[in-house]
Amino acid sequence: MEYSGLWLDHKPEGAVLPDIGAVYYNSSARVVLTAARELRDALSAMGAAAPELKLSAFAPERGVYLFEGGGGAYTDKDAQAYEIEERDGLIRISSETAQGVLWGAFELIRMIRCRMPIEGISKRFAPDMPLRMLDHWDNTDGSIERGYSGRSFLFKDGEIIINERTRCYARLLASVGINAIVINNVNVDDNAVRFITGRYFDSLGKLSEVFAGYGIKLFISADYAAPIDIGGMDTADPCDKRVAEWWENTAAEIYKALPEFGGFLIKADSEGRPGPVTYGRDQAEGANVLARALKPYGGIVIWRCFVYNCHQDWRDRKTDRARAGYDYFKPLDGCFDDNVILQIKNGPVDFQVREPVSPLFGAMPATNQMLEVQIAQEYTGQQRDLCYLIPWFKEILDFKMRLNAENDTVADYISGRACGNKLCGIAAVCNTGGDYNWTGHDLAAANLYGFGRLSFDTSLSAERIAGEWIMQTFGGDEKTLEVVSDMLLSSWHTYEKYTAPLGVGWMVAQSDHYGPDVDAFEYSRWGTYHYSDRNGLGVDRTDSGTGYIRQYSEPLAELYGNTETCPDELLLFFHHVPYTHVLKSGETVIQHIYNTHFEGAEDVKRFIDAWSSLEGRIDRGAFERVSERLSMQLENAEEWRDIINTYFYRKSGIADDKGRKIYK
Ligand code: GCW
Repeated sequence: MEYSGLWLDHKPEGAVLPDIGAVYYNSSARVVLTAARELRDALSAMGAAAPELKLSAFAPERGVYLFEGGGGAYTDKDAQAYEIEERDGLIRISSETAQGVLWGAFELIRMIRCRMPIEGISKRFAPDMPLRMLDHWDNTDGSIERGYSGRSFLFKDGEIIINERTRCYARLLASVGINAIVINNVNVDDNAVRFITGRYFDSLGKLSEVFAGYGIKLFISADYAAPIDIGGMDTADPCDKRVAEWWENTAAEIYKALPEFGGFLIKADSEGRPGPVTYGRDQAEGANVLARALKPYGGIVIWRCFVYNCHQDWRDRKTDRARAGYDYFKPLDGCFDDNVILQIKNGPVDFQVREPVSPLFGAMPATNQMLEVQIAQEYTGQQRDLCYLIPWFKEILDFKMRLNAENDTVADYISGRACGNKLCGIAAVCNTGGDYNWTGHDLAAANLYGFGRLSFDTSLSAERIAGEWIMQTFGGDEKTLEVVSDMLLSSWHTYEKYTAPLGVGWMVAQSDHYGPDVDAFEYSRWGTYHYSDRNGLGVDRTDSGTGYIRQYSEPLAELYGNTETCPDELLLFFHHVPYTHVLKSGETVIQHIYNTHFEGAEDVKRFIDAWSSLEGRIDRGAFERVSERLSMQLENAEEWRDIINTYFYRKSGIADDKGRKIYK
């Protein structure tokens, strides 16, 4: 096989199989058939006799019965809910929608694989948010922006690839409840600009069919300047009637060819991308012209809030990139059409190892919002270093914005519970590529799995998700479960320890954002500084600095604005403090930097020991691949430790109070 089936590689390994003679289904909707086949294939792969598949309008006495109620829009999260009930040997999986039935079938498979009791079960599973999406940054030449697991399996040489691997991918996504995919990079390449022309309709149609068979909607990233680039016009001004008409005609063409098309993801006015600002228009005017064109067909525009000045002067201490999203978008609350969703990165700057939660969540109650996280580990180890991101995503989702008494977490805002928005959800910049194991590091597949599971049910714990993934990936061995679970759950903190103390961020190489390079961004145009000098470090974002804290409501502004109350892990994000500043932990800042950098490298040594103890318990290939990644991680952690410690020792002149080796 050229690729692994990951957690769907069902094996006969001792799971107790329910006695299922046949899988019955009441509807011949494509996705219901998919569900029936998935169940049959999983059961037979796990060692049961392959059940027969039978269409039946009535519930049988025994077996599995898949029941689709009929109706329900894919953007309606209630219609996506499903129920699983077992009574006297009959397992009934029902939902209003075919997708719901499919997720129910995958739930049953998961329950069997994870050895959960099925007898007597009666449970409703409802997604917390309607849209659970993966954003690919794949380019049509087969490269992937910030891709760490090989070439694209979606594109090659300007063409769309459709093969068995595509179907396997759709299965993997559907098995964890993902229901939307953006196939190409937000930095739209020259070929991808033409996705909205007849040149690609045929292959896009075929691709969208594969995903639709698994209940997944296909979206593309579109180019804001398309009216110029492919329409031959002299402007893309959203308020120009001709431009609006051009988009309307284009949408009509797209939907004629691709009736199930989801819509556009747009990166506008950011990092050199075209956008409405060129024409003196705001972000809402920019988004609405597209939204109106897609509206008659039920299409959606997902508009990114990652808009900032990437030509900043490092000498200017007042401009603050962290402020940009809120400053651009907050005043436009209520101006976006109802089929626009603003997609907001979890932090105000850019997927750093640690950032506060973006103050935009909940700040625009009259506007649809979704959260964007990055499981491609651009700043979190690039799928060479282990970093299980789910504990962090949990913190983000559970974070209270302090805007309301109730329904005030980020999860509440992006699920529609807080503002009654119907269109909302979560997206992850994706970590998959053409490598055999899809994610470069075998253990990074836990982030793909976990992202899907968590976005369906935000109340699941990071431990539970890790456990499920381990059991389905490596089988039910207790020791494996314990060891891998410990490694996963501590890995984000470990990565933070050796790379990004106290929320400082950006001490990475400019070229690839991986290894340590403390001053790489310091005198650059990117607006990402740490301002280390001989006395201290950190960015003053309080009233005496950039004033960013005021984008939070009270009491958060107050909490972050005061060094006494600001959480240690974000101290340097919000404050410039002396190296001798004493943290709540009792350590000084400089001692914390030394300690965490030594500890980080020690943690990785422990990962190596722990993993080695699993030799013989884990499939040889996976065992070796992970061992190799862990040695690379150790090298990286030691490099970080030595460079960061030396850098801050040289700056501060303060010795490590434990007398460890710091290079001079
Ligand atoms: O973090 C930055 C990445 C860019 C990316 C950009 C974005 C797709 O370094 O590679 O471009 O974010 O999110 O648009």
